Amino acid sequence: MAVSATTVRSSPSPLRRVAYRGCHHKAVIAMASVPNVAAPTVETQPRVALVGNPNTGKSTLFNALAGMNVRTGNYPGVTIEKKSGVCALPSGKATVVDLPGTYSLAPRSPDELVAVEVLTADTSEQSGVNLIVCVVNALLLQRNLFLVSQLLELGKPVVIALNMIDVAESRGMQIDVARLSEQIGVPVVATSAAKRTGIDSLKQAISDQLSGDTAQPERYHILPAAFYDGVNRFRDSLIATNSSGNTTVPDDYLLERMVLDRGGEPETQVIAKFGTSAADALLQIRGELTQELGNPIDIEGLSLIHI
Ligand SMILES: Nc1nc2c(ncn2[C@@H]2O[C@H](COP(=O)(O)OP(=O)(O)O)[C@@H](O)[C@H]2O)c(=O)[nH]1
Ligand SMILES: [Mg+2]
Repeated sequence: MAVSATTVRSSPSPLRRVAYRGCHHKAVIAMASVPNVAAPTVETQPRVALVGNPNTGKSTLFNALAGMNVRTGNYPGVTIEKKSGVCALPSGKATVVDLPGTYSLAPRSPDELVAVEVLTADTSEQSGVNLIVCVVNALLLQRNLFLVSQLLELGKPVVIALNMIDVAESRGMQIDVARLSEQIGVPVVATSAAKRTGIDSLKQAISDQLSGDTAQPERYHILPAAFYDGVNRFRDSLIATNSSGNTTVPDDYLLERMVLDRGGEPETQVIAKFGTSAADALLQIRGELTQELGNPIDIEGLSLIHI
């Protein structure tokens, strides 16, 4: 069955329905049952990622949260800058990572792929994060919410920093932050990274979320089962190609993106790493999914009406 984008957009509050499957409630329930643990060491302190569309104020917010002890370097194998710092939260210290800007979790460039790799890495991996702060430009709220909706599907705790609130207010915009938070199902904090307002409230919201269950959550499988079967076949074919074990098979989320996004950065990189047999396998699996589900381009559209 093919569902047009218009159908999805016109259905009432799709974001809200996605949001309430988020970890918000899980975190609240877990808070009552998880005992306090000893103060974390540097290695085990929680990791928080700052993500958002380009120019939303991520780097400015990063400096406001973790201006001291900043470490810069590059992500392995690429020249993309990696910046992390330590932030003192009411609940203790956390490592904050400033990610390259991205418009969606369907990466179209090496920069975006780095952001998606960090966001989707398991918390047991060195780069995996426990919580995501999505920095949203209050002036472009609607446009920025697409990324928010994708982040919620990852199942990790999300806090929204509604940034540039100073500019929004000076233009007479009124945003009902409490209602927005209620509708999306995650904490929303109005901030001005440039004027350093709302920073303490943001730290408090991050702390509150981290005090809940920060164990690696389950990701939501919101697409039809046949899609995940196809992804499993693709993984098997990569493992078979890689009999020498020299190349790491990508994480599940990126394998899904490879099947979904024709010509996306994950596809480009998997073909570069595994050779043309990966391209052949993708072609075949997309063909099979087209038979079973309709055009694969529409599979994501299906996700919102399957909830
Ligand atoms: N007025 C105002 N300007 C901001 C705010 N946050 C960031 N900026 C400015 O917006 C521009 C982009 O910020 P930057 O942190 O580089 O965004 P990034 O691309 O998301 O890292 C810079 O000129 C910042 O000074 C804010 O809350 N209010
Ligand atoms: Mg930046």
